[in-house]
Amino acid sequence: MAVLEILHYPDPRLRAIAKPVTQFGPELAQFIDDLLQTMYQSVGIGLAATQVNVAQRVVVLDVSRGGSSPRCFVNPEILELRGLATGEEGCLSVPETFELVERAEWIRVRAVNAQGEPFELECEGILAVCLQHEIDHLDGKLFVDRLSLLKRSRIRRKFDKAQRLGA
Ligand code: GNR
Ligand code: NI
Repeated sequence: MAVLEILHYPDPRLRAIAKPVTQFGPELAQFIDDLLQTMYQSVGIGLAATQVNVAQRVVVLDVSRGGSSPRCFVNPEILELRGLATGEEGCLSVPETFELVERAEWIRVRAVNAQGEPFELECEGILAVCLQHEIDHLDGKLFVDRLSLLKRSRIRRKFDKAQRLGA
């Protein structure tokens, strides 16, 4: 098990488009464990491989209260979206920044598990929000991309400044 380093906005590696996983085996299982450990250590409810500089379509999340329901989605695809809902989002790659984001209220997702076996999930609420946020990461998108230009420029300036100061 290993805690991996999480990339921070505006790192260009967060813009990589992740490739579908084609190899299912012990190496993938180990990587999923590392992603989960990194997510729990950072007290996040989700983590995408892109955030640890691995351009593969792997997502983990745990939206349970006690942090006792780890889930993994390999090669996730949104098959259907319904409704709209606005909720406050944050991101481990955009620290200390929380903004309202509009997303689909309900989604139907297809993915495969660590063994490559397909499954489907219909969800709403925080699980739907988190899954949409994580699948965005796999496509090189961040929640700040969904904000107004004004908000995005403010956030960008804050992180450019932090980088200049070596934070
Ligand atoms: O920990 C996280 N919390 C969160 C809250 C609202 C909407 C999305 C998220 S995901 C985030 C962890 C993260 O950055 N995943 O990519
Ligand atoms: Ni994120």
